[in-house]
Amino acid sequence: MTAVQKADVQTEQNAALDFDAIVIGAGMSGMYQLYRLREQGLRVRVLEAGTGVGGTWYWNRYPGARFDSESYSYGYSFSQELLDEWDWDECFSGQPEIERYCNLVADKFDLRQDIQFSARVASAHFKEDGAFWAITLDDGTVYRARFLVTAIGLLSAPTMPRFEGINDFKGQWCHTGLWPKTGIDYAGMRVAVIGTGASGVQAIQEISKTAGHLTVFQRRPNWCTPLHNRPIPKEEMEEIRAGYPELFELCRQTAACFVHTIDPRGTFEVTEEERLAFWEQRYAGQGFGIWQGNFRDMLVDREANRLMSEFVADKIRQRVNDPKTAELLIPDDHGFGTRRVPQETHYYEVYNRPNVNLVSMLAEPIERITETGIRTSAQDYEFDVIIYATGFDAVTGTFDRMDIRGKDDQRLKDKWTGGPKTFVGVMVDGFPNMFMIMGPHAALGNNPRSIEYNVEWIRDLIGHMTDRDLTCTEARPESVAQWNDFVQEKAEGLLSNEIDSWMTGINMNVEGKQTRTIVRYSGTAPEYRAKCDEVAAGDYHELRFT
Ligand code: N01
Repeated sequence: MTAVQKADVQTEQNAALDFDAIVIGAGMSGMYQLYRLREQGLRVRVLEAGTGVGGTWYWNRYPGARFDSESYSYGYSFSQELLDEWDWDECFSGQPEIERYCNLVADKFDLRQDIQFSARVASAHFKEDGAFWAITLDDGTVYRARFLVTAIGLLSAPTMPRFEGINDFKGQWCHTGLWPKTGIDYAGMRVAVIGTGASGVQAIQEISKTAGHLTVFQRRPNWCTPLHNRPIPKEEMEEIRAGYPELFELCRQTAACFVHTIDPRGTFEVTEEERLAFWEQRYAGQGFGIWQGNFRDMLVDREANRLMSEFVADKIRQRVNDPKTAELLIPDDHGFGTRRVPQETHYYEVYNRPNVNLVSMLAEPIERITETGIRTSAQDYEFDVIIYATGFDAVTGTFDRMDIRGKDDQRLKDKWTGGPKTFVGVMVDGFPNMFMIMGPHAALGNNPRSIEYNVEWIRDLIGHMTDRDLTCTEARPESVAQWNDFVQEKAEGLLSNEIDSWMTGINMNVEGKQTRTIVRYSGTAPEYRAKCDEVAAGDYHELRFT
């Protein structure tokens, strides 16, 4: 067959498919991937389980949900028009504003016409005969597409604790990650919040303001530090806008794409006085500066980490009136920054309020949920509302909840038993033409920055294939093995990898997720991009094409 004949056959085959590409998820990743693939002339359909765009910012509408990254560093950078048009109201905007932003993007780029809402993907099977993906929705609808792009986020599979009696409770209850659009009326009521991770901390701060009584059920405390949010005046927004090129360039250079830069000094290279002054300044500073802009050894040197933890522990003691409560709020099983640091606004002062009390589940475990509330080992509590801020089956959980099968009918979930293995976090051997945005072992951090990079890398790879009439690509097993070695090497020595958290693949509420695995790429984002750029510049030799 001549090249022209081959191209004709391929065009015919593609026309027989429903779409060139199916993208799962209409959050920030899915929307941008749609925009970029459509630009290349591909027929794209985005399948979204919700009824609106925004992903994380659509589902997590619990009271107090807001950015922990500076708003202006989080928006898309690809469209000057969008940057010109949109003003952020706050340094760390709340969910309603973020959802408005996502809606504006969908409208401005006319994305909705290619998004199917209320479309939950049940399975995606690769058909070797014909080299396409058959994607089946919950309602039985089947679509066939050449490419499958997962844009499903890292934290999109909410998990409930395995308490007995959850459904017996007669009051209102919900998970923070599935907060109803109609809201929950808790003003003046007896409310329980279970869980004190980043979601719980944000929700507790807000709910405590109007709840009749709030009882917080905390298992392991976290190290929380001040967000220092504030409104952005119009003139300041204009300055931020003028500085966008430099701001996005800064995000490109930092380890995790935040605006904060790690201090090049080691903790013990300065005097104690200088160290404390630096930490005071960081504690008074904005956002993740204290975590992402600390001394360079803070997350690898045990003694440096211990001193930093002591510094934050003292802050907690200063802020909480009751010494016993203060001690309960201070972690003793992990050092500062080794789990994701929840950002707070008067969180510790919440425990000085007369309408709030803290129950340590380490001392007083929950035995079951009852019709009227919660039974612990010590007593029965009565509630009108129970809120589960109990986290997510992170990173691989949303993949696991779909039946994804590659070549030889192999299930992705089985392939990833013992921990995920990928090529640059985007591809998996045996799963041709499947691309993951923010997949396991891709660079994380200030996510939209990494999302834009991943999306464009996928677009370029598909473009490379289209230009050469290539139908199918797959990561070579040896490329996956090499990437995995690199990821493991980068994880060495990091204190966070010695701690149980979603970042080390632990979720006690999910079967099979009780052993620590490296689910995160722990190198820097610039290193990650350099590796991916090298792959593209080398004509993708790490991949196999047919
Ligand atoms: O979830 P988590 P999250 N019995 O897993 C407790 C991102 N995020 O939704 O630590 C009792 O951190 C659990 O206790 P323990 C951010 O990346 C971003 O809060 O396991 N307790 C813990 O306290 C974050 O890291 C933003 O002992 C149980 C809590 O529930 C990630 O999402 C805002 C329990 C879960 O904490 C996840 O945060 C919010 C049980 N059976 C979140 N099971 C922003 O950027 C769980 N817990 C704005």
